[in-house]
Amino acid sequence: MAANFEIEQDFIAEQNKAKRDWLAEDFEYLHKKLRRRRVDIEAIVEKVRGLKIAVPSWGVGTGGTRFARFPSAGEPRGIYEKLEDCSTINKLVRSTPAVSLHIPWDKPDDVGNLVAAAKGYGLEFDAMNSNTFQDQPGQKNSYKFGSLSHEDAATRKQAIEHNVDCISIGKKIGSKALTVWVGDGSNFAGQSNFRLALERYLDSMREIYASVPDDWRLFIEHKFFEPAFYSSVINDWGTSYFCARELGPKASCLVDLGHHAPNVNIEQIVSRLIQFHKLGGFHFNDSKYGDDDLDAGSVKPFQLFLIFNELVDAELSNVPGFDPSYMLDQSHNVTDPIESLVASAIEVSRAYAQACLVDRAKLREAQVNGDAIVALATLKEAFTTDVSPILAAARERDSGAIDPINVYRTSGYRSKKSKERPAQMGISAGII
Ligand code: RM4
Ligand code: MN
Ligand code: MN
Repeated sequence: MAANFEIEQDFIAEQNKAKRDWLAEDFEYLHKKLRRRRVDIEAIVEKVRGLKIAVPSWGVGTGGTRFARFPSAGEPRGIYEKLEDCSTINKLVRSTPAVSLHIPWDKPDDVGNLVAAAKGYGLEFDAMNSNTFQDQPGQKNSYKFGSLSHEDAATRKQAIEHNVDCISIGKKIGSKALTVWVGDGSNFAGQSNFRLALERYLDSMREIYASVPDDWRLFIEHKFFEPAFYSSVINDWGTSYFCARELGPKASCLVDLGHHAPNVNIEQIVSRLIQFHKLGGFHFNDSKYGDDDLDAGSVKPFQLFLIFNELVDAELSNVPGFDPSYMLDQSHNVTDPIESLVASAIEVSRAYAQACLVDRAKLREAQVNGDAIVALATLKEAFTTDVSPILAAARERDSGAIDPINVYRTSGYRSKKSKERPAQMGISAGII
């Protein structure tokens, strides 16, 4: 059988040639502009090259809503094809060298093969994600009424064991973190005793924590609603913070941008978690209403910038232990998932680059003087700077594409995959 189609390095280099002169012109112009602001463009390019964002294995399949899923031709049919797509994303942008697995969706039949495949693509494994929000075929106890916080001890035990399983798979593939998100909660007032449910959750998490290796991290991901529509057990960052503190130093909080009520000040939550030394990481996506899982930066790019403004501030202030992990967590319903993930990874890098441009001395002076106009103008000056040439240069220097989506489309990747990957019945590549 012929080897699967890949976008070759030479093809990317060839495509880059056509854009190189324009990029050089734009870069030179931005270089001069930033020099006037006493910003060294080369230093920003290097910072951008250092920012790595993991890709969720479940993001490369077409997603779905609770109404329907519209699968497209050529979508991955299993973990190996998902890795192939993740590798394609990384080849184009060079900022996404790690993949986050969801168990059991990505449970490998042979761990050795999986590691070898990833290695062949130059990919690593990011955080493991457990799944106790769905029942699996043959599962003894149902999660219909919760998992780690379930009233029934046997169901809790089963959910704990699943998480411990995720850790042991993770150890074999070189992962260094477990993300726990539970759908536990209630749909009706009175259905659940809030306090007892949280106590049970914490007891279960203590057992999981005991299995977390010392060089690992345990991320607690909060979400205010869905699938439970009256209350969630880990509903907000405060509850998440409390649990992380109760558990100990390996535990920290993970902020998924779609998991807050509309208009919540997420950048301030991020700042609080930094200050309390419990910011573990992010699931980047964007939303207009709830957990929409839209592409990062597609709805509220200013919010994404403001979050990175806090992160860069922490980086420059050398906050002890500050080392958040970055991941995309999106669902793509109407786009080619590879294009969405490429565009989203670029938007995350863009927000970072913009935040690196903030004149922090000027901002601080404005704060001291109570000058709100200058404070906002200082942020806006950075936010409105078109950093695209910096991002393109960073990609090109790492052998990525200057114009990734265009290179991807020109390569014909998806139509070639649609021949290599004839559709299977009953595949479930997204969240339905
Ligand atoms: C949840 C949450 C988790 C993700 C699942 C699939 O809403 O964002 O991170 O693993 O969806
Ligand atoms: Mn998430
Ligand atoms: Mn979510």
